[in-house]
Amino acid sequence: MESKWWRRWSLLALVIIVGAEASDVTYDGRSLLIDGQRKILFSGSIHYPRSTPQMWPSLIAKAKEGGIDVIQTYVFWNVHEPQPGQYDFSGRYDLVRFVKEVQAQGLYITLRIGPFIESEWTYGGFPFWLHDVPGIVFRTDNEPFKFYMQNFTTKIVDTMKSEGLYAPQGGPIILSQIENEYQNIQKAFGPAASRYVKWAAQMAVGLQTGVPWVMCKQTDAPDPVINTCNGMRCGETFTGPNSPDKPSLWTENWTSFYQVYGGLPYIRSAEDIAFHVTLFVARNGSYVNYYMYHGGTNLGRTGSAYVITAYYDQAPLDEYGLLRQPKWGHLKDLHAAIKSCSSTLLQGVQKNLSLGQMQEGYVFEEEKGGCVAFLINNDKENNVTVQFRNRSYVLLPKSISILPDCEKVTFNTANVNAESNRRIVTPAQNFSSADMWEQFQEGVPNFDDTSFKSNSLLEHMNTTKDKSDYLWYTLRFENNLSCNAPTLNIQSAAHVAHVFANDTYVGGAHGNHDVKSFTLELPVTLNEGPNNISILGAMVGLPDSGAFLERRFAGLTSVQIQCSEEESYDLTNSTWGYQVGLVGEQLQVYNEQNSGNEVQWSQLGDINNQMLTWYKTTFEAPEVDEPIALDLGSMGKGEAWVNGESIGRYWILFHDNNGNPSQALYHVPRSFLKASGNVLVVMEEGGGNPLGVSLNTVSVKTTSHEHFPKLSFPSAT
Ligand SMILES: *[C@@H]1O[C@H](CO)[C@@H](O)[C@H](O)[C@H]1NC(C)=O
Ligand SMILES: *[C@@H]1O[C@H](CO)[C@@H](O)[C@H](O)[C@H]1NC(C)=O
Ligand SMILES: *[C@@H]1O[C@H](CO)[C@@H](O)[C@H](O)[C@H]1NC(C)=O
Ligand SMILES: *[C@@H]1O[C@H](CO)[C@@H](O)[C@H](O)[C@H]1NC(C)=O
Ligand SMILES: *[C@@H]1O[C@H](CO)[C@@H](O)[C@H](O)[C@H]1NC(C)=O
Ligand SMILES: *[C@@H]1O[C@H](CO)[C@@H](O)[C@H](O)[C@H]1NC(C)=O
Ligand SMILES: *[C@@H]1O[C@H](CO)[C@@H](O)[C@H](O)[C@H]1NC(C)=O
Ligand SMILES: *[C@@H]1O[C@H](CO)[C@@H](O)[C@H](O)[C@H]1NC(C)=O
Ligand SMILES: *[C@@H]1O[C@H](CO)[C@@H](O)[C@H](O)[C@H]1NC(C)=O
Ligand SMILES: *[C@@H]1O[C@H](CO)[C@@H](O)[C@H](O)[C@H]1NC(C)=O
Ligand SMILES: CC(=O)N[C@H]1CO[C@H](CO)[C@@H](O)[C@@H]1O
Ligand SMILES: CC(=O)N[C@H]1CO[C@H](CO)[C@@H](O)[C@@H]1O
Repeated sequence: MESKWWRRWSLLALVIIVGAEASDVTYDGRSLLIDGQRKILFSGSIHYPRSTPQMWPSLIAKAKEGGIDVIQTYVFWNVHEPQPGQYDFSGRYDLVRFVKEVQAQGLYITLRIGPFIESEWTYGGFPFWLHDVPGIVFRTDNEPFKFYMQNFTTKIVDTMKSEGLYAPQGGPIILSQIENEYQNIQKAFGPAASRYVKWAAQMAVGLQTGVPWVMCKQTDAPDPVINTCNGMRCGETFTGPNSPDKPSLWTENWTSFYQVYGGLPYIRSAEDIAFHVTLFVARNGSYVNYYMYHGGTNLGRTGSAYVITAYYDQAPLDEYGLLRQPKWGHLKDLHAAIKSCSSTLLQGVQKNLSLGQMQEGYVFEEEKGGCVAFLINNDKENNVTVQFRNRSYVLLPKSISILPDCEKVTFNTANVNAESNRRIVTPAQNFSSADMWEQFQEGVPNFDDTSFKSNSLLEHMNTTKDKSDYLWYTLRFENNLSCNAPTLNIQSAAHVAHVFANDTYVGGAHGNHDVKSFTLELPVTLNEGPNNISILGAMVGLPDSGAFLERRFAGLTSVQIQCSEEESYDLTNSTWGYQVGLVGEQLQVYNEQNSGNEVQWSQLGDINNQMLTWYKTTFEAPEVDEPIALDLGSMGKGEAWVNGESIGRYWILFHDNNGNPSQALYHVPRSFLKASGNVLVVMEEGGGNPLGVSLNTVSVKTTSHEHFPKLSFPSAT
């Protein structure tokens, strides 16, 4: 008693001195050790730039209430270092504020620095300027790459250290990650790859953060870096730590899957997630991270190629930060069941046993008497009765029962007791009257209007430097063909093309997430003599994965015009004139300050046949304190801004297999709004009708338990 009393006072003294409790973080073969204590940790990914600082406290609080111990986030290099040596940690990019918010609520942080992160984030998190570093090859034993990777990693670690944010300094960071799923691409780099892995591990460890480093999906992670699992079923797929002294950690357990334009949402049930998390813990796992716990929004142009703007909306906290039930509640119940017996799990000896053909059990037993059992039914069809320690237990199909005392079942992964809910979208305002809107017509630039020329089709990204999604390819074509209606034949490596002949729209095409390249064959009416051909190429996010990201090719690769096989002209190597981006982007017409002067907004025109038009309206903030979403279901494709802040790209015309847009509702974070006089600007590529846009509030409604009858735990004796 006395020694405890004394310890408490000295600890209090320490807290007063350093402001927070310093913790020592190490690991053994069972788990991470915090101040020498083994821990089972539940972690949830929340990416700070995918929401707003105003949302962070409530997201973190809901994670904590759901039984989450650790918030995991990547660090997003491209937003932090937009130019070499120039840093931005403001607003949504305020990493220190995010980490401190987590700390204030008493949770830990896992910081996945990467700095390659993939994450369906444009260019996998690399700033585009990295592409233009002479001699660079990304993610291998390449000096220029290693220089910038070390430079940024050091910057982040130094920033965290100077704010005292690592656990040994009294901060919340208990774990860091270097690289990201490198094994997926390792083969492409030959022997240089393993030199790079060793270098990355050494470089990271040399930064002396005082907390362990992990490499996910890297079976050969060099000591002392811990290899960890990513996937949906790590309990089944993980080959385990590569040393008996390392714990079994799961850095990405996908709660759903990211969605692409043209794709359907991936619905992963609460029961399935709970089964695989429980199996992982039963098989010695001691750290599970939900990827994502809150997905959020790919605001601006931050999403990667073809990925929709809503990110992991199916996570336990939905895009708006609302509880997705019963997923959130069922996982909360699971966390409580496991925490109730974590001491035995961490100190006990594990044994496995067979309970039937498709049934097995894991038992953790302590010498001093504690006992925990996991009874597993792998049969997907049938309830099965098993015998365990002279009692019989009914196990639901494909489920695991947790017995914290080896006797009483307190949780079964397939028995959902949490309440269910449904999302309600309530219209707050529509914009159905033409006099609510103004428009600004984006012109079609012709060859003579461009100043930048080249005798070839240029690669899209290298030409725009990612300053815009858009690149105009323009050509002057002297028509001496013998036929009246020749065919224009276009090949593109990615992602979208719109064709104009003499200022008239003639057609367009696009690829998709899996097959990015596409061809376009269009009959065109041309004048005899000179014609203007202008093609608008567009990208929907940069690629984020695979080897040699720096060598990817996007944009037009071939343009031909033909009357017949014999009579055709290849225009690929003609003289092309280029314009990067749109005029409205250069004028920043979405910014209120700028739109007054140079931009002449006019009355709404004939909306049925308008291509490339900016639309503007104003609205009042809904009074109820609920999340806000714009229904852009009547639009075509483009990007939208509220008070100068981009709420992301939208793409309605790209339908899924059921004939619906992959995403019609677009989140407007509350902090983007003023009480009144909010300005909405929409850049529409074509085919959209602004009169159908509406502003909505989003909430959830608890649905009755009737559809989900509460089962009493089947555990007959
Ligand atoms: C990182 O690079 C910048 C220039 O890009 C330089 O100013 C800075 O000193 C470098 N930092 C380190 C730690 O090498
Ligand atoms: C769990 O760890 C114990 C050693 O503590 C080992 O005997 C057992 O094989 C491990 N189980 C699994 C499924 O890896
Ligand atoms: C225990 O687990 C090991 C490793 O997975 C397996 O080979 C063995 O058959 C299991 N034992 C029983 C009794 O199920
Ligand atoms: C399994 O048992 C539960 C609870 O008794 C029951 O509701 C359910 O219908 C059974 N399922 C099957 C596949 O027999
Ligand atoms: C199960 O019952 C048998 C006799 O019925 C007894 O010998 C045995 O000790 C019991 N086992 C447990 C684990 O209680
Ligand atoms: C739009 O709002 C007006 C006024 O609030 C209302 O009269 C009208 O019915 C609404 N139209 C649609 C299509 O919802
Ligand atoms: C990128 O563009 C520059 C000119 O701006 C050119 O020198 C370079 O070769 C291009 N690189 C690639 C990979 O196309
Ligand atoms: C048509 O014009 C191209 C140059 O634009 C020229 O190479 C070609 O010989 C001309 N063909 C005819 C039939 O005049
Ligand atoms: C082509 O574009 C130029 C520049 O805009 C214009 O002066 C010319 O009249 C156009 N030619 C045709 C055939 O439309
Ligand atoms: C265009 O020029 C490139 C580079 O000079 C050449 O490789 C290619 O064959 C040419 N394509 C056509 C269709 O002439
Ligand atoms: C490792 C793993 O479990 N991968 C799976 C992740 O989820 C995708 C999509 O459902 C599966 O195709 C993978 O097999
Ligand atoms: C100015 C001019 O001649 N414009 C013509 C360009 O070509 C389109 C057809 O592609 C004609 O409709 C225009 O009249």
